[in-house]
Amino acid sequence: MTTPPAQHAGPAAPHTRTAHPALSATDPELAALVGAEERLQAATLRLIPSENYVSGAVLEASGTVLQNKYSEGYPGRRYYEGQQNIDQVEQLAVDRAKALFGVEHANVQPYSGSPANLAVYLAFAEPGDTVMGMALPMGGHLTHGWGVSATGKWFRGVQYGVRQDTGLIDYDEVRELALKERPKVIFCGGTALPRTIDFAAFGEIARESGAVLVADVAHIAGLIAGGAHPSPVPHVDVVSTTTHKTLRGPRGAMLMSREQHAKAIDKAVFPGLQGGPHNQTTAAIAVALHEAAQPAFRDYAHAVVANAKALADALLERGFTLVSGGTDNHLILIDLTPQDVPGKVAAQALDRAGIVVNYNTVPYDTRKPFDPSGIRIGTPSLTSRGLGTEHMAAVADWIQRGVAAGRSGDEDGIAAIRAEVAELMAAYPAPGLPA
Ligand code: DSN
Repeated sequence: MTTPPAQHAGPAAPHTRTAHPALSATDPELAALVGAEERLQAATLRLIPSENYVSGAVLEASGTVLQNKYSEGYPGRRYYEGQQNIDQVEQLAVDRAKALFGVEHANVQPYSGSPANLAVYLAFAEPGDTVMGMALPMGGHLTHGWGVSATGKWFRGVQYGVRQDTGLIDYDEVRELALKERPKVIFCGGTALPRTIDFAAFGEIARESGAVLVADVAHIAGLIAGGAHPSPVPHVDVVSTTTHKTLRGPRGAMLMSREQHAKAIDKAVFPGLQGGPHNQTTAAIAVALHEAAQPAFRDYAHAVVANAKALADALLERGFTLVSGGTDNHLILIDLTPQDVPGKVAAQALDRAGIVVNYNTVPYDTRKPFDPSGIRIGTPSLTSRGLGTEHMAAVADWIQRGVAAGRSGDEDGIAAIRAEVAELMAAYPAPGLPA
């Protein structure tokens, strides 16, 4: 294995875009970086399952003068005057979230997923209480009680995983743990789960053990909104989600719940954890929720899943080992142990080939998190560009060739893939990017 060259920083062409005239005039250095990022996002095949391309409308909303306004509090109950428009913006986002997800209450103010989850702890637990979630290396999230996170330091985190033989959650094991540990809060959901979450089973477990059940659907919120994944709403107390993954909104988050928990959640977000909401983000969330309520979004959500299934099948045909043997959603976790390539080496080689993934632990990984055995990929971004199941064999081929080239240090092979990827991507312009 040879040492990979330094990661590329995007095409070196000079910045020629004029769509940010004020920025270009004031700060050409920063404008050039934005331009380079635009070209990078246009030319590459982005497979990170938690990323996407927002629409031009979402981008515009997040860059408005709403940025200039303080509005601590909630619509109709603010600590600052001048809320004539801001109240309506936030109420629109709240109403759209409630309608789209069929919930009684929505708070659209959390700055992102981790603050949203922290607010859940603040609402329902005291420091030192037992909380339960999926272990990070099994596919959970840092904020589900993992030791290095504040949620694992300030609370007593007990963790469940997936079975080593199937890669699936063992619901009997989760029940046993919950009944033994009696956590105040149980989180279901995660960041590297390729399979459907049985929210009904978690609901029963939470009821039996007397816990507040939180579904962290950050990864699959867009699939739920589009009818391509079952909804947790009838089974859980709280739904936590970011807004920028499959949901295709700005970087932000929402907490949704039954009315009985509304006060506790609102108090925890503000004044418990946060100050003024980011109104420009709230506006962009409202736009994304409006887009997600359109029939075309259902098509997109189902296409994300169809593409992931087709890509998983194509990878299996090429001899790859997939955690749990495949996928039900937008995400695929490849265990590269049989290929004898560390996940990081593969991810960096693919990046040089114009295919952007992240290295990731696989369940029961014997390698360290910063140098794990797997890579995590997904289909939201490529679906947003219009790629379909007919393209997934080519994507799997590129991954196979890229991983092999990373292993052998074949930089010519990597350059060849990069050119092929750029050619296909040029035919499928990304939403929100300059033509
Ligand atoms: N960073 C997110 C992800 O990539 O899944 C989770 O917070």
